[in-house]
Amino acid sequence: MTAYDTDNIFARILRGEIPSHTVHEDEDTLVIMDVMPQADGHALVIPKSASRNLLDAEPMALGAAIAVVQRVALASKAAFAADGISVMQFNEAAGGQSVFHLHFHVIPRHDGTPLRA
Ligand code: DGP
Repeated sequence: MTAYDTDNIFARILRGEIPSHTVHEDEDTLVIMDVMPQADGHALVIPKSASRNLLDAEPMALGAAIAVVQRVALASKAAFAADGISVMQFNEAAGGQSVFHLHFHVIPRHDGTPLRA
């Protein structure tokens, strides 16, 4: 497993070094809007603890994060009148990950509407 890079973009957002559109924050988690949304309402749930991805995360941190994922999914389904919600999470470059701090995509979906590229 590659070491955690403390200068990744989400670590910098968590430290307040880079601005973000924050929609929720608690002791364990930050939720921000994605700068390259694949659909309106595309949010990112970011655990504050330092893990590169799912593969090195502590189970306790995962439990806290997934509870927030559920809250964001319910809130965004209502706010965006979504027909469904996609939750996505990528691990390592080969798995589609580009920012190497654990995060979950929460994306409102509408019938017949594909994700933006
Ligand atoms: P991935 O690592 O493939 O799960 O995708 C990372 C996501 O993070 C991607 O959808 C774009 C988003 N992103 C990258 N840089 C920033 C940033 O500076 N601010 C915000 N809000 N989102 C970012």
